Amino acid sequence: MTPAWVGLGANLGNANATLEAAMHDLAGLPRTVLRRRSSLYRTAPLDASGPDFINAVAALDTALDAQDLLAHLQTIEARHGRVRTYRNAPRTLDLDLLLFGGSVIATAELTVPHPRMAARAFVLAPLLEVSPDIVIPGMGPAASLLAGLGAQPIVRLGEPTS
Ligand code: A4P
Ligand code: MG
Repeated sequence: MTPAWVGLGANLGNANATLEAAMHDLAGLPRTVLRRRSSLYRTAPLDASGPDFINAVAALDTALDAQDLLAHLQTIEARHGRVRTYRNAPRTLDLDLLLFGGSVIATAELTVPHPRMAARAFVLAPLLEVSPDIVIPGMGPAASLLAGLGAQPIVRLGEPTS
């Protein structure tokens, strides 16, 4: 089993309900266990338009390889009505593969660690909630990265409900 971390985001429709449903979908993936999940966070759009986002992070253990896991994430996005229009468009559900063990992956379909995660409080704060000591390959400890960021409005919305 490989530990893998998935970032969840939504800013269209009932984003809280979508993220709760997506957590259940992740827990139901084949050959995969949902080990920990963060709280939901309300976050201001970064490099994007539209309403505030709801963001969260899930920590998985999986026997899938990274490419298969990405394919499953895209199936879950599609199930929740994700329509790809333009980059960073508002979306009903975005699932990003943040980290896959200590792997560094650079293929046409998949870049891991997720290249923008180190600059995003809406990723780092929920990631630290599930994995306080995590070090991002090639980027450093998530806690140091978060401490070095400028102000990015994010609000933790309380304890997970499941
Ligand atoms: N892809 C490559 N690497 C990965 C990876 N590690 N995880 C490829 C997931 N996908 C990866 O993704 C486009 C292609 O990236 C996929 O086909 C896959 O092969 P996409 O989800 O269709 O496109 P996108 O979401 O518009 O782009 P991207 O790059 O995922 O956008 P970001 O960087 O995720 O930014 N502000 C707040 N507050 N909260 C947010 O959640 N999200 C974004 C989206 C911008 N601003 C935000 C938030
Ligand atoms: Mg994405």
